[in-house]
Amino acid sequence: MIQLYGLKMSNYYSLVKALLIEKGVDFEEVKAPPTQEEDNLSRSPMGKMPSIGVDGNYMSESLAIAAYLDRVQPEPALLPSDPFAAGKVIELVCHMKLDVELVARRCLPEAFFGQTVSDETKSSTQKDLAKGMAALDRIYVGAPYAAGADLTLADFYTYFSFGLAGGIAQKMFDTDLIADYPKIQGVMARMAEHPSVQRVEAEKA
Ligand SMILES: N[C@@H](CCC(=O)N[C@@H](CS)C(=O)NCC(=O)O)C(=O)O
Repeated sequence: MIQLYGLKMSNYYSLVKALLIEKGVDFEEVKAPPTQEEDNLSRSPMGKMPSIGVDGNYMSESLAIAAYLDRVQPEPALLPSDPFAAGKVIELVCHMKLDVELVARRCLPEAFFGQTVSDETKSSTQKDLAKGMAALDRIYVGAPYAAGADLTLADFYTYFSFGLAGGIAQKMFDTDLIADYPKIQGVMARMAEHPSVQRVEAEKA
């Protein structure tokens, strides 16, 4: 049995939970807020969520956990068997994480936690988000899934990364981040109907 540590409010926790459900792996949820306390740092060296426990060993970082799950339970596959196609899925994930979500997160303290970020941060966030979205659009297939014909890890990242990044952009800049990106809109709609994602959303309540 795998332990999933974190809080249901976290998009990365939700992503990993959806992958565990998708894979049909037995897991239990352990409520663990992100702290710099030793017990949390021993599971997740930056003190973030989520992390997993496997027989007393721990792993952090959603992408690492996804890679582990894909090997421990190969079906349904999160990555295509073709090596180049698999690399292209990870490429999509990297751009979503690094050039969209992480950029939007600069404004997270103001968007959702009642703090203030500087005008300079707001302006650089808006500019860098536009650049990240244009970059992602160049490689995003979205017909019908993020990487093409089949459901992959990139579709789960789409749903959970854009859930957060879109919410921040709406709140901070009063803009719909994916308004001009129909391929991403299509995947968001498709994933919202996907059973593992629906279970994660239902269990958040
Ligand atoms: N790169 C990490 C990101 C994890 C992350 O940013 N988690 C957030 C919650 S969604 C967190 O723990 N934030 C609290 C903190 O940074 O202290 C992953 O992919 O798992």
